[in-house]
Amino acid sequence: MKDKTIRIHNGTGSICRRIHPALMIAAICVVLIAGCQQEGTKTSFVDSSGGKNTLSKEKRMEWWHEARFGMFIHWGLYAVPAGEWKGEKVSGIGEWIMERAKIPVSEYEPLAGQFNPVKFDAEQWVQIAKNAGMKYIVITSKHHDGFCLWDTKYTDYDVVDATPFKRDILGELAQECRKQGIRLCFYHSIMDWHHPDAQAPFYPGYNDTSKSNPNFDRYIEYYLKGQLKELVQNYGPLGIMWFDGEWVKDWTRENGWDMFEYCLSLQPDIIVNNRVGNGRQGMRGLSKSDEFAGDYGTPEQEIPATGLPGVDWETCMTMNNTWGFKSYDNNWKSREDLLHKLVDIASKGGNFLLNVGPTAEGLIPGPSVERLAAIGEWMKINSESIYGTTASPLGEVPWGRCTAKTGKLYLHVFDWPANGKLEVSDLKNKVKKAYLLADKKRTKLPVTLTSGEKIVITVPSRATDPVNTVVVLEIKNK
Ligand code: H79
Repeated sequence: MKDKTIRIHNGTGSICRRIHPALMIAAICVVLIAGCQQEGTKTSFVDSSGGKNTLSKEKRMEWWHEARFGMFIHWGLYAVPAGEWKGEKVSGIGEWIMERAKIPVSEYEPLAGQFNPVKFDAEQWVQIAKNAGMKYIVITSKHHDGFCLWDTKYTDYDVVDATPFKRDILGELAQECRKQGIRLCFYHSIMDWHHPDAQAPFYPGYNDTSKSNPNFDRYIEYYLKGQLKELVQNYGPLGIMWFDGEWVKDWTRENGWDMFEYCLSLQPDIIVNNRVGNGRQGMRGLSKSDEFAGDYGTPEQEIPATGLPGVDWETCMTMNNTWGFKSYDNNWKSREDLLHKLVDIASKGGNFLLNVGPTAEGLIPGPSVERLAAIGEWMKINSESIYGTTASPLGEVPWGRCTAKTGKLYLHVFDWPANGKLEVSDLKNKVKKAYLLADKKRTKLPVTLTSGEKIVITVPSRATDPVNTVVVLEIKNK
């Protein structure tokens, strides 16, 4: 019979949990001695290329600026309980159930035996993202619960070794992303509630930020870095390494810089989000200063009130109230709301990372698929007004939002003017012409200058798209 003990490697030999107490004491001695030796020889990361390999941030982020829209996928063992534990509904976000319901590792781990998503189809998932107009996918290689979606050699707590499914999910996705031209990116949690060198011993307070694990450096150097190397080398080149869980007590600003540089040493053109550093200002997501590592800010479930000149950011958001699947969360945002959010974000110069939480069967929930399809329909006609755009140069516009490109303003009209007169104020440029983006013939719409910086565009009496019709304004750059 196969040994059911989950192995976790820590760099000093493998730790086996559920072990005889006498053996445990012996093992602890060995681990302690080895750990001390490792402390002595520990070297901090040095970029073997001497930094010469690193591309400029601007260059690395070129595709990201062009993309503007990506899919977040939260998937792991938490999809099995789907928000319920021992017959009780557990409040809060689904992927936090282990912490919220105070589940010991020994009771959470066996969920792996029930994880058999036979309906998982990487081709379909990537297609759903692509049809929505998304250009990248960020999937949870490992969330806070520590379970891994690929065949990592650093633990058996992964989809290939611990589940009946046994398929390499990240491998299948990587192959499909390459085929369909979507950039694959990984969300990787720094916090780990399963690893004995990280937060597992803090049970029942896995997220207790006052606690420290004396072996955390070993977890970083051996386990975390080892896994990141696997991810980049086996599934790369990747788009983004998207860190999270950086608020644990043992993660320092220096750890952030070291990890940032480590990622770049693995792949010189990789992008790393700002949660690699520990300077994030709460859910607002922006770093306190550039003393903290990371390429861009990560507002969570929030959209900044205004654009942020010179700051790159990406709002990540759920379509209902959870990231990981919860069977009874039906609080879906409407398709109109989601499309307006995408445009709002683009008008402020940000990216939109919109989440799906697939089921334990391997399906993206129907309501998510429907919403993405609706956004996709709009994008098929209007994506030019999103991709590669920059923040609006206009102030607030009463009828919707504005995005910009060299020589063009895209007027996203959410509230179509009943009188057929669309007013644009604060316009500093001369107008060459105006037309509806949906109009392939680009029929000119009449434009009149009413005062110094205000124009009126005469538009058809009915909107082409009642949710958002885009009027293109070709302008002379000053
Ligand atoms: O993966 C999803 C969530 O599971 C994860 N981030 C998204 C993308 C997430 N982890 N924690 N939370 C969301 C909410 C936790 C907030 C807090 Fe804090 C952590 C409050 C105090 C510590 C973040 C860091 C806000 C302030 C400091």
